[in-house]
Amino acid sequence: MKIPKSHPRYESLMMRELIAKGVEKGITSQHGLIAHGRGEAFDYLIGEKTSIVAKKSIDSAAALLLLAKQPVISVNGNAAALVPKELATLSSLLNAPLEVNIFHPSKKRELRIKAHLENYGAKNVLLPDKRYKIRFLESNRKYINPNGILKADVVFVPLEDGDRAEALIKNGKKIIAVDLNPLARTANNATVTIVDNITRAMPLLIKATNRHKKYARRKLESIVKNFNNKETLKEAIKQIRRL
Ligand code: PTJ
Repeated sequence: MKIPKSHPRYESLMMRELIAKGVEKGITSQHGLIAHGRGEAFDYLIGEKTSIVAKKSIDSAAALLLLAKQPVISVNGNAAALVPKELATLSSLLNAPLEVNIFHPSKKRELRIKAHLENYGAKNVLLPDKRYKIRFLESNRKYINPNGILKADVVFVPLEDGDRAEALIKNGKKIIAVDLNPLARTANNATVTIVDNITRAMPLLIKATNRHKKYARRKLESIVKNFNNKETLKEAIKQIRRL
C-alpha cells in the first residue's frame, strides 16, 4: 500500500507496513503483529520520540558493546522486518555476529531471516544449533550457536520476551534490550534498557558506536559505570505519567 508522506501518522503506518510485509515474506510471526501493537501503544505514551533518558541508555549501550570481548546481536522476526540494514551495519561496525533467535519455532523462518539480513548486507549471520542451549530456559529461544551467544559476554536483544533476558543474565551475560515498555520484564532484567522504538534507536546506536570508537577504554568504562538501569526505567515511567 502506498502511504502518502503527508499523512500525520506516516512513520507509524510505514512501520505497520514493514511488519505486515515481514509476515507475508515469512520473516515475522503472526504473533509479531500483536507484539508490534503493544509496542505502538507504549510509543504513543512516550510521545513517539527518543527521550533524553533513552539517549543516555544508547550511549551506555554503545560503550558496553565496544568494551565487550564477544558481543552478539540477537535477531527475531520483528527486528529483522523493521531494521535489517541497521542490524547489518551494527554487526560490521562491532565485528559482531548476528544470531537468529526466535520464540515461535520454525526452521523455515530462521533461514528466511538469515537470507533477508544477508540481502541487506549482513556478512556474519549465525543460526541456532540444537546441540547447544542456555540454562534456565524452556522455550525455543534456549537453542544457541556455539560461536555466538554461547561464547558471548554481551548480547544485544531487541524486542525480547522477558524469559530469555532473565535466563541470559543467569547465564552470566550482560544484556542490552530495546523495549518500548519500561514495565516489561525484559526492561527490568537487562543491564542496559533503551526505552525507545527500535526504528529510532538503531540509527542513534550506530552513530553513538561510531563516536565512541574514538574514546579510550577508561572513558567507555566510566560511561558504563555511571549508568543506572533502575533509575533510567523509573525516569521513563515518570515521563509517561507526566504526559
Ligand atoms: O520472531 P519471534 O518468534 O521471536 O517473535 C518475536 C516476538 C516479538 C513476537 C516475541 O518475542 C514476543 O512475543 O514478544 P513480546 O513478549 O510480545 O514482547 C515484545 C516487546 O517488544 C513488548 O514489550 C513490546 O512493547 C516491545 N516492542 C514491540 N515493538 C517494538 C517494541 N519495542 C521497541 N520497538 C518496537 N518497534
